[in-house]
Amino acid sequence: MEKERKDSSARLGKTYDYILNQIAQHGSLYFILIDPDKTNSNLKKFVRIATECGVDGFFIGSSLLLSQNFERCVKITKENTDKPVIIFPGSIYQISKFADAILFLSVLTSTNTEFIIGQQTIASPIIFKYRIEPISTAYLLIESGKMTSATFISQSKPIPRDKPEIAIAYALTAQYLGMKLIYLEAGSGADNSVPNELIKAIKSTVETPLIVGGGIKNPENAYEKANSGAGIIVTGNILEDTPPTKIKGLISDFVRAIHRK
Ligand code: 1GP
Repeated sequence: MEKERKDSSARLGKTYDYILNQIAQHGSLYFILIDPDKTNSNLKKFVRIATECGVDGFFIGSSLLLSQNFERCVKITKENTDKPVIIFPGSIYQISKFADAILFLSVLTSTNTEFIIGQQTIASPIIFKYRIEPISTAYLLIESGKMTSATFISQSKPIPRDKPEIAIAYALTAQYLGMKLIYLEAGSGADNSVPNELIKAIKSTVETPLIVGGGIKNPENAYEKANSGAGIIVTGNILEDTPPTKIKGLISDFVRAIHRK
């Protein structure tokens, strides 16, 4: 038991180190978000193709989980890639021992303490027991047009798009609290992605690596985010909406656009 605990604690920190090393190597990384509610029997093939095309990792999660597919989805993804499989949890019901790590999110833009510290406190003992690597992450919702599920469910007051000073203040807070990543979220399927100017403004002030996601529709958009200072670019919807015959080409284009070095 003691040995097992030591072995597994040796793994802790591995995924975050991988992220930092890969950012240093490539400039920016490409992660694909897998929504467990939207996967089907093709998941295994999809994960293999994405891995072959050079994706840097997978996030798995959803603001609102409707199916019972979560655990199965994490397991299949893990079994078919050598890239990190990281939970991007919408709630405490999204924790699985098959994952390498979990974004230990605090929704700093939420108006409800439940999403800032409440659910985290309930999740911590489970994460400890499973020995999944928790990666402390500030989750910041950015205003992006119509209200997104992430904003609604997390009861957030999103940061105005044209107020970089507010975004910087939140990002600095995350850094001073010692958080390891900052997720700038426009929301899945957002009309407008996180503005490039806002990413640049935060990047010029804050050292913590930035994840940027929501509403990124093509490799050109992704390139702009990477060039503005995003360490990790995330896409979800666009691949779900792409016909199977075009998936390989699109993922490869995203990887090429995002890997700047
Ligand atoms: C949401 O960043 C993700 O957190 C993905 O958003 O589905 O709009 O690509 P999209």
